[in-house]
Amino acid sequence: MAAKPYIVALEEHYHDPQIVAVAGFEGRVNPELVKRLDDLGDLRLKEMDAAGVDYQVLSLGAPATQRLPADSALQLTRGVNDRLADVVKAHPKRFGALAALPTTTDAKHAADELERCVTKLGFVGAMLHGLSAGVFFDDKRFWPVFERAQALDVPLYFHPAKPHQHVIDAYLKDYLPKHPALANAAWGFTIETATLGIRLVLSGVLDAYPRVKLILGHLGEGLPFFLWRINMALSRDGKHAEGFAEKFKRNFWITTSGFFSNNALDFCIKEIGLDRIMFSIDYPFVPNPPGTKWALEELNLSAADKEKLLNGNARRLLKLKV
Ligand code: GRE
Ligand code: ZN
Repeated sequence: MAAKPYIVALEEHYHDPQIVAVAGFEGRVNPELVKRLDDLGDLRLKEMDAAGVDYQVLSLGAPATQRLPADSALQLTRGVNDRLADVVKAHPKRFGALAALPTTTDAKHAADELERCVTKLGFVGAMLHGLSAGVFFDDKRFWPVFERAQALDVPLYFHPAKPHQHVIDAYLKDYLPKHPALANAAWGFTIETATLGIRLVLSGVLDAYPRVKLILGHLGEGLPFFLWRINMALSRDGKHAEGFAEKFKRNFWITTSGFFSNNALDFCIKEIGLDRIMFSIDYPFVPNPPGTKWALEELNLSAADKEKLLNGNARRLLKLKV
């Protein structure tokens, strides 16, 4: 029998104790989940081994450092990244890291912290969550972060967080008592993060930094499915027909976090190409076993394509040393 493919997963979360104490996180809803979010050692490694996850690229959970007070954001975020660097140093063959960035203060601080994390701590990119103090990341104030990410040649991963309260109130609130996940993984996350993806393409930031590498989880938050229609509708008035779909395909990569559907994956492969898609799980919000069972037993791909999805594409994009 062929050897098990090496499995990299890159949307795998944890919670930092100091941020838990001063600001809190979303999703600390039950003791079993909290135990896993707080663990960066034996329990996590045991569950990786049991399911066949070889390497996790670690990131904070939502909303990470995107809602911290401006006056303490930089100092708190540096602490987060220093502690995460120690975890990676203790298990370099099992863990990599995406930086947290202090986005509620001057964006120069965020760009500098990204550079420090990449050049001094060995991190492979950064993850940003939802709105930063109510503002979408396409806003010009954040462009120094894109500029630095391009210069460092590391990706920025845009992850959801609890949507803007006005959106929740207008679109979802009446269903939340019975279906709380509608505000997060079931739909609210998708609405807001797909909107960010569209805004990033339209903002001009990809024209200013054409080699910037951006990642969306959850199979691109549905955007691959909508590219044709968005592109067509934006071009209909004869203005701004400068290729929405092309820009998306040039600058974005996507992951399978929490979305283990062969039909949806097949469509994404057809639309944006397998080279742009990377396996991820979304541990511990999604447990490892259904992810690796899909990866190892159910994927409808050749052995070579499986290797790309499960490790090769991530190794190349993130320049992993494993
Ligand atoms: C997730 O990453 O999937 C997630 C969070 C926070 C709450 C719920 C959730 O980061 O599914
Ligand atoms: Zn996630």
